[in-house]
Parts: sequence; C-alpha cells; structure tokens
Amino acid sequence: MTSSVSSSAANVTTLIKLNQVGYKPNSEKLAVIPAVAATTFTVKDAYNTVVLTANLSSAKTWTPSAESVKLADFSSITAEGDYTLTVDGVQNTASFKISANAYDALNAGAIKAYYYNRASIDLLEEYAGVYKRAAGHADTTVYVHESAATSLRPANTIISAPKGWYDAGDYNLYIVNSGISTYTLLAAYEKYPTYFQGQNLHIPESGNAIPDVLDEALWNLEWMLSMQDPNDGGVYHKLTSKNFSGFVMPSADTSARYVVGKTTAAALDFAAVMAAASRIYKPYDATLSTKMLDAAKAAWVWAKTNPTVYYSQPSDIKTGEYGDGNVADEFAWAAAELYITTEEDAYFADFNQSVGSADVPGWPNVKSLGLISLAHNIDSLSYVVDKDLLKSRLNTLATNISSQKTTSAYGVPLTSGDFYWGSNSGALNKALMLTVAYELDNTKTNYLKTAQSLLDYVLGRNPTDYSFVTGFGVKYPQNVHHRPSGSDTVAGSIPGFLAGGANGENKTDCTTPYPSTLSAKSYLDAQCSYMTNEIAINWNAPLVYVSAALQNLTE
Ligand SMILES: [Ca+2]
Ligand SMILES: [Ca+2]
Ligand SMILES: [Ca+2]
Repeated sequence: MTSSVSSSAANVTTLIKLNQVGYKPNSEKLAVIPAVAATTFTVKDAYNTVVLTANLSSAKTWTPSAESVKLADFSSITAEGDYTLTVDGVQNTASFKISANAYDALNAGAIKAYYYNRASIDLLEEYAGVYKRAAGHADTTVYVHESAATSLRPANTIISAPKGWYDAGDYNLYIVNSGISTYTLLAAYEKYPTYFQGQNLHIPESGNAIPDVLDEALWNLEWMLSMQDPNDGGVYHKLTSKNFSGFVMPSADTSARYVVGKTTAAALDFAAVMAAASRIYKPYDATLSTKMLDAAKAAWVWAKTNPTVYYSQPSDIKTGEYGDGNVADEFAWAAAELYITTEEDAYFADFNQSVGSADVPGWPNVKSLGLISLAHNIDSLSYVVDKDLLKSRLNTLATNISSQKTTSAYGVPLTSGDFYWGSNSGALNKALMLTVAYELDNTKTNYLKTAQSLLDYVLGRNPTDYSFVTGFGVKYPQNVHHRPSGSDTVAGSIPGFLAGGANGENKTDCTTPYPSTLSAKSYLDAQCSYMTNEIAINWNAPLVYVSAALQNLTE
C-alpha cells in the first residue's frame, strides 16, 4: 500500500475557495476569502476585463475549521464564460466557469463511476479507456454461509449471484447499502426522466432503448434479485469473501465468496428498491417490472414474518457489517414504495405518517427515502396520504438546514457535528432533501441556494481546497482508498468518485499524520485513509441526484 500524498501540478493550493467545476448562469455564486484587510473583490472575464467589483462580507469565524473568512458574492454575473476572482492581499487568483451545462459532465461522470465498479464484467477499452480491466468476481459459484443456511439451502449450497457493484474501496456487495444507492439513482431518474433520457454514458448498453442510468442501475438490480432466496422470499444480507482482499485488481481476488445472513433490513431495503424499480422500468420491460414487484412483495412478506432479524457478524467473517438494530424506518420506506407502485392503500399503513419528522437519509436511516418518492409522486397519491403533512415535514427540514447556511461563515449548512465518516455524502443528502422540498414549492429559492452551497462545498468551497470528486475540478483526490484505483497502472484515481471527506473523528488508519485535527480540515488524500478518502456507492448516489437536480432546477 502506498500512502504518498500527491505532489502533481493539480495540487496547487488556492486560498480563495469556490466551486471548481462551475456554476449555472443564474445560480447563487459565493467564494470564501481569507479575512484579509481588503473590503472588496474583483472579477475579470477571459479578456481580462473587469466585470464586477463588489464588497466582501464582514469577517466571521467558521468553527469547523477555526478560520476567519469573508464571503464574495458574484451571483450577479450570469454570462457564460471563464472568469478570475482576485482580492488585494490574497496572493492567489481563483478561476471559475459559468456554463449552461455546468453539471452535465459531472453527473455523467458520477454515474460512470458505477460502471467502473461493476463486478463480473470485463471493462473494455471502448467504454473504459485507460481504465480497462479484466472482469473480477464472476460470482457464479457462491456458497451459502452457515449463518444463512435453511433446510432447502443448507450450508455450502452453491448459488449463482453475478453482477452488482462493488460497494466501496473493497470488492464485497451489501444489500443494505445497495438499497439506498440504487434507489437514489432511480429517484433521480423518476424526477428528471427527460434529462437522463438524453444522456449517453458510453457504457456497453448505450444505444439500446433504455436510458443509460437505468441500464447502470439494472446491473445492480439483477444482482440484488439473485440475493433473494426463492424458497422463502428472504434476502441475504451480503455477498462477500471472509476477509477483505489486498489492494489487487478485481481479477486477482479469487477468494471464495459467500452469502451471509438474512436480515429484516436487507429484505425491506430490497422490497423498497424493487417496488420502486418495478414502476420505473415498466415502460421499458413489463416482464421485468412484474418480476421486480413479485420479488418486492415476497421480501415484504418475509420481513413481516421476521420483523426483528438483525445482522450479527459471524466470527469467521471480517468484512463490512451494515448492521442496523432499528428497522422501523426500513418498514416505512418499503411500505411507501409498495403503496406508490401497487396503489394499494393497505401498504401505506406501515409508513406511519403521523410519526417522526423528515430527516437527512443515510443507509441505516431510510424513512425519508419514502418521503422523496411520495413527493415525486404527489399528484397520483390517494386520500390515505396527508399531503399537507408531507409538505410541512419537508419544509421544516429544508428550513432548518437553510437557516444553518445563513449563520455559517462559509455560507454552508454544516456544523462541527457534520464532519463524520463519509461527511461529503451527508452534505449531499442534505442538498438532495432541499431540492425535493424546493420541487414542491419553487418559491423557496433559499432551499435551492442552500443546496447549491452544499454542492459548492464538495466541489471546492471548503477548507481543504479539494474538489472531492476525482477527475473534476482543479485539485482533486489522486489517492482514493479504492482497490482498482490503487492497483491499476494508471496514475491517480479512477474518475467520477466522491471521496468520503473531512472527518473529525479519531482516526487510526494512516501512519501519515493528518494535516489538522480541526474537523473540516481533517482530510488526507492518501490511500491509507479509508476514514476520509474511501469511495462508496452510497456516497456517489446523492452526487448523481444533486448534480442532476441543480442542472435541471437552475437556469
Ligand atoms: Ca441505454
Ligand atoms: Ca434503520
Ligand atoms: Ca491508479
């Protein structure tokens, strides 16, 4: 394993922090400036003509990075082009781009990352370019682990469960995390179908009749379908080797693979995703749609019969757990999706709409995924749904998040508690919820601006100066904790992946010191840093959603 920090030319430190990928013409546009004495900033266009001189905000301290900073607001610049921003007393100049298609390449790249993480397929040069590689993990011979044994499938029964996406930097596959990841891509498609219908990802299925994002999601859905035990409807919790592999290419990891455990959470996440997929793929493949809905119903029945089967890691299995001891939210999400797809009111009872509030989703906390689908389908919901309550829940959440932006020195709704493992996905899931609330009430422009601020954050308006998406921006991670990126022969990281991001927790993964113990600065672009620099399918998913939303919602 290498732990060197890149010193490539892309690693120039800028002292002015802004979105390094670009802005839509009418988006809010903010930059963060060190608290120098200057009170104004200047923006020049590509012809070196001054197009804006305006006041900086007063200085404020951002607690997560202990920095005193000022904000430059250049939202009034709406003409497409390349610009530079300067402030007297700040040595560096920041450049930025305004473009009507600001997030098209980012969105396509973030989806293409899933293609690069496909199991069981050769990545051909035609689609993968320099990232071509041999197939790994055919997974046509997978053993039923004793933890998942039943009378009809006793321990060591061989099943076939190919395809799917590698979960993260490792080569294992987990139903719980697949659930939220796949759903989030499907939800993006369900909200913005026209956008995705016009997209070409240059994947093997490009040019067929199905939008490429749905082809990509189908690679994982087909694997998920194979994870259901046809004898009882239960769903295996994960498909893994017993231990994490070394940093080798997929084809070099030939360790035995097992399906491990059956859990209520896996069954419900599976049911939710298959129910959503059933309605979304129906126009393209009615037979597949029916198969997905039948699978969803069978998993739901299993979960209702086995409502408290939580994951318990067997002693001989060392890979990720994705354990979750509270599945009320998984019942709610599956209930919402089954209700929307079947239009059978009885399913909705388990959503418990009078209980709880909207929050920011994550893999163990999925009730809000049901809220998203209900919001997207609000015009076709029956009387059992309290639409006013649904809207008020989303408004309350979006208002609370937006108010955090107002008081933030960086102009982002992130406080010290937001810098946990995978913080960048937390930021983008906040943005996702803001866009869902905005879609229900487009007078709430502060929701859209706040979502923009969170995308800006991960694309460079942060104390590390990194755009956290590999291949996008001026300075981005070169050494993500990702086995194919680390063991291929191509310098740097495979593009389109969101690194986990700054993490204020105690970290024990690297011998290289972290640059700071301040939570928002505690990030290391080193392969050893799985706690700040791993990639994961559930982290990329809100990047896909939010980049599509802001591309579509902002003129
Ligand atoms: Ca296609
Ligand atoms: Ca849960
Ligand atoms: Ca590499």
